[in-house]
Amino acid sequence: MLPSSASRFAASVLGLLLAAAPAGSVPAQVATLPSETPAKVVATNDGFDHVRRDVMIAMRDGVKLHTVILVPNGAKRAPILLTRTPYDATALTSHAPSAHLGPVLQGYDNATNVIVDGGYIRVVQDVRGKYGSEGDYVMNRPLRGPQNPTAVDHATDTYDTIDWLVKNIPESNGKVGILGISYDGFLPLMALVNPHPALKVSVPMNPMVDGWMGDDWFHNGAFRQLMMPYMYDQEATRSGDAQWWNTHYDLYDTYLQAGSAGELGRRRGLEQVGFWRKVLEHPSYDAYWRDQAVDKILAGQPLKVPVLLVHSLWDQEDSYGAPSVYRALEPKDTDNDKVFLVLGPWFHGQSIGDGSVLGAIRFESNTALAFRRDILRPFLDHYLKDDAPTADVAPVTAFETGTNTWRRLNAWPAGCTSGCSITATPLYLSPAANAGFDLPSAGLAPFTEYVSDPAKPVPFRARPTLSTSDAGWPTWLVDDQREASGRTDVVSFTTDVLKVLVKISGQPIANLVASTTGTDADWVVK
Ligand code: PG9
Repeated sequence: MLPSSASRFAASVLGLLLAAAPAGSVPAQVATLPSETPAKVVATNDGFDHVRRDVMIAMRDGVKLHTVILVPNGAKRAPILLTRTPYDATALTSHAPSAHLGPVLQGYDNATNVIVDGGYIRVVQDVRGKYGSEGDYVMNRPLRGPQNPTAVDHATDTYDTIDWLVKNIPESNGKVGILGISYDGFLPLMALVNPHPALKVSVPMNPMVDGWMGDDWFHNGAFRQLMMPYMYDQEATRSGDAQWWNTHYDLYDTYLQAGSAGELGRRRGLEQVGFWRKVLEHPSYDAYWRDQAVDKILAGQPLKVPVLLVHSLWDQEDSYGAPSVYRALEPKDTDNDKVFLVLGPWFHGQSIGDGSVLGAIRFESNTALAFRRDILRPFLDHYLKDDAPTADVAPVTAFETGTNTWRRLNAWPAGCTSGCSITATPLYLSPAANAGFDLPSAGLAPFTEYVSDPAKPVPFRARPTLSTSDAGWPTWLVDDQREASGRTDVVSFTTDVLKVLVKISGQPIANLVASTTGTDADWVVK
């Protein structure tokens, strides 16, 4: 209710409005109800333990990359830990609406006991062409060269980014480490090509290295259909707005009904996406793939920056990457002090999670936490902090399942630790469906044969085949294989009962000679 004087004033104003308008056309009062949302809200960041800066960093070609910088309050001469990603820097640094850096980073950076406790400045950047960054996106953008005629690639973008960071973050000590998992693990490898002098260490974890040989797209030539949704999600739009859709609960039916990956891609409009067109053009290991093989590229580069390669022994996505880069770099590491390898009993990316369990297997300890506490943290501190604390990290640290022991080794593979040769031990698969360490006796049937019906292909795991975002996806390499081994189109070879302890370590290699009465086939050895 208005007070009386105000009501008289209001009445007179209203009268004035009424009087001014010609009779019979009195304008209706336009009712308003002002928005309660301010034109631009300003966060006070009350109680925050860090400062967040969102910046656009210009690359040498003028393209600006969106970069999130998180600086702990009070940081002085703090080292910088950089991750470059195609997976949305804002989302990866906003896991919780918290004033505290730990929860903010928690989902992606479960290694908060490294980053937060270590007082690091955390920097996460959208790669060229994705999310908040400008520019054109190319899957695993090749280095400048036969597959990339432009003047920019991830090596130059990383160089330009680091150059800007060390000049524009006054709280830093000018030392930068780069780390990441998977695609984000491929990028710390790109940083090793013509590295910026401020780059003091690189930690590629489960890195994508060769997409045809064994990382993601193919595994030794066998195309992985379940990667098709990723290609669509990753490239259909800059910010992943267009998402692949499912027509069946059991994805086995989706691919079987389409008849081929190519047909499914056609039906789903995947041919609008440049990378898919390249996959269709390059089904074999041709120059397109060879020119991008990061292990081969790094074998030809000088080793300037210490590298800690982190491998998951049961990596269901990038099982080729880390060991292949280790093989490429190790010969250059003449003092055995620049190339380090960790092999944990993990699935893809589990090193930043809980490493106590893998499928049905328990390890009596959190192997991932042990890695972060005893290896990753001291390793990063040694190379990035001013006082460079010592880091007692062995050239190779490998978790030995069974004994559940971390082994400190000088090299990998190390088939045994003392008094025996580090050569591969043949395990013979004899046509009588037996396996054994003795050369099969002559006279046995020269081969094993079976009928495989393309209309009923062997699933790579027990059905229903669910998507890679399903909770069960990460551990399919340790699925129970007894169901599959009973199929008539699966050949199983079994040893006699083992009467002595047998340790299998290193990289199993299957020498398979096969033929088919059909036109083609994928053979998968487990
Ligand atoms: N290497 C993972 C991936 C890449 C491409 C397709 C599917 C998975 C990753 O970057 O997480």
